[in-house]
Amino acid sequence: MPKQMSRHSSVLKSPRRQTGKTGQHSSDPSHGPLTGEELQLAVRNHSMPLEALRIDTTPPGLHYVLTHFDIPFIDAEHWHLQIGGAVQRSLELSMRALRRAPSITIPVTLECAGNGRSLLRPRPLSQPWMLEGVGTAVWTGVPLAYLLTQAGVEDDAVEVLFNGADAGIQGGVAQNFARSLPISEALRPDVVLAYRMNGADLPPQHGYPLRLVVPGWYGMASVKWLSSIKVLTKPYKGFQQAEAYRYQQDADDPGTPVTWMKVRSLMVPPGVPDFFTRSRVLPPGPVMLTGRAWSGQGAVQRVDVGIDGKWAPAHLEHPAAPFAWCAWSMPWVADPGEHELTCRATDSSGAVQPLEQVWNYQGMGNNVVQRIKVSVE
Ligand SMILES: Nc1nc2c(c(=O)[nH]1)N[C@H]1C(S)=C(S)[C@@H](COP(=O)(O)O)O[C@H]1N2
Ligand SMILES: [Mo]
Repeated sequence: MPKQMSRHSSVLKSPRRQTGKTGQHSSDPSHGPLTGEELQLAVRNHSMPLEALRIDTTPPGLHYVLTHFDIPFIDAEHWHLQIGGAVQRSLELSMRALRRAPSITIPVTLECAGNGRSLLRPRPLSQPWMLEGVGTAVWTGVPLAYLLTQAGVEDDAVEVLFNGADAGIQGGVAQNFARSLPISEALRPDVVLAYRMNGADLPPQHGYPLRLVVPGWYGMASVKWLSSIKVLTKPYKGFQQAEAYRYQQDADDPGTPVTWMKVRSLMVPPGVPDFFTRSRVLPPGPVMLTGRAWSGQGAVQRVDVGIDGKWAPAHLEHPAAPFAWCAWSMPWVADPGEHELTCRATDSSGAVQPLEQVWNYQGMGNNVVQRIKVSVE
């Protein structure tokens, strides 16, 4: 294993760029084929098959999963959520107490910050997402703001820390998965401590018995298997905050934190796939191209569909809720030959998906446009 990998292979980071005198990248796995370590992560952390873009609410078995360490199996009967730190009254709540508290139900599109990572060249070594690290579920639970208000947040609070029950080692650091949110985000009315997904108890892989869901933010903010919540008077400096989930140019760049989901659209690949290559084949004639688009902070304003580089606006539907994706469609009359289909979303902030990759060291937030090659025959 190259030196850089031994420090970073378990980190969401790639080895440094290495270019030999010959201009080849022989010793650098980020220029080579997929590694065994990436394959191992890929089979644990599955993505959402793109044909599931057809449905509003992704069933749990099709929703993407990302778990850094092992899935903890928690006995909900004896489990308690602790809320402490800079609060007037510490709380300890059973599942029974949480289910009795006021609840909200909210559809949320969740996307992994690493979605699109393996399309980058060179390829940052980590969970090797292509395009499908996304899903939309309907979450039910207690608004976090309600419980924080019950506990009474002190005036000097700046962040709220969420500790997961799952533990492991990343970047050489032993840790429980933990992330913080600025206090202003934590007090949003739509941030929820969820115990139900699509109307049923959370499945083990999605955080049973209780998880955080932060609508609009990339998935890492939505801590699963919550064990405790701590109100902080200083910013959290733990691994998943200060080292991982940063937009960095290289290993020494402190970078900027990954927060809101960028604007993105995806298309259901039309026609039928070749089993092994997944390349698409469809008959000539009219076909309805469909897909979904979302953006964390803004609303999706338009989706343009490109056929062989010629762009036209798609029809856009209203999302089911402010933080759920919206459906788009565009009729196409496929004529025989080879074609390239693309889609590109723009949100209300004016942000638009890039046509070419914007590389960063950890492979975060790659919202480059999807390109699908189809053979019409
Ligand atoms: N406790 C804990 N929470 C976690 C994670 C984790 O590994 N452990 N992964 C995070 C990441 S990176 C993502 S993208 C989302 C994925 O949520 P899902 O598996 O329910 O789709 O969970 C987040 N919450
Ligand atoms: Mo993620």
